[in-house]
Amino acid sequence: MRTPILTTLLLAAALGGCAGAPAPDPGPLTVQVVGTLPHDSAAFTEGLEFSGDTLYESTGLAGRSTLTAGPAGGPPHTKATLPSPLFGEGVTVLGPTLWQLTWQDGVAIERDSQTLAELRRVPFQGEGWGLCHQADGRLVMSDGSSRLTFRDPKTFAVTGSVDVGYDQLNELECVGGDVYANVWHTDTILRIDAASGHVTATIDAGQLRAQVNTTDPEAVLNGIAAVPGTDEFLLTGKEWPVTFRVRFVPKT
Ligand code: DDQ
Ligand code: CA
Repeated sequence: MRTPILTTLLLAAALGGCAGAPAPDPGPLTVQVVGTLPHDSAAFTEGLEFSGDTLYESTGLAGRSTLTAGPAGGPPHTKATLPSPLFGEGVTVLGPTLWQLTWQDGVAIERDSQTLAELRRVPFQGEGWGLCHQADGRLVMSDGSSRLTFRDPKTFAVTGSVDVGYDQLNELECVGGDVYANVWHTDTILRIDAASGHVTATIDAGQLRAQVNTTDPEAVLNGIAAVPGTDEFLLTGKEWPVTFRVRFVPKT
């Protein structure tokens, strides 16, 4: 006679083999800290991304928004300031040029990646939160809703969107077909399959905030940058004095 457990296992195996079935949930993940780096505690981090070994960081707040480029953990070698009241948001680097979002100002700023000089501004509808791009250049953007919007990297025009089922998706990081997203005001990072919008893992980064020891309700986790050539990520937060180098591992 078949036990209920065996039946469940057989059913799971059968479903797992179905074409188009969502990838099996690996269970909750957490962060394993492999190192720490200094972070500018005045930086209200809204975007974080490597291009080669240069770390780009976009920061927010009207009158204080910047874009910096330089070695991770070191002082930046290049810096641009946004004229008030522009509020900087997500950033993604496409070789010689980059896109920097603004929050509620309705413009995306295209810049030279080397000098950070502004090249043009493109208007868009709604809010700007997180930004990253996939291997083919396609931009992925969050706007505070539960949708990820795809955009053309040359024109910034919308080319599609997926619903993720979780609201308040903030800073993003594209890795292959996955998009990692901070959920605003939480210690949760979601791993999302960009093609379907399915959440394939939930990562609890709560142990980092505990080490940062801030009481400011806006000093939240926000900043995910995949470290090129590794399975590691830099994670930081708004006005955090530290950036963590982590690996995502199963929660035990
Ligand atoms: N966003 O990260 C959710 C996209 C924007 C957050 C804006 C938070 C403003 C807080 C203002 C605090 C003033 C000290
Ligand atoms: Ca990022």
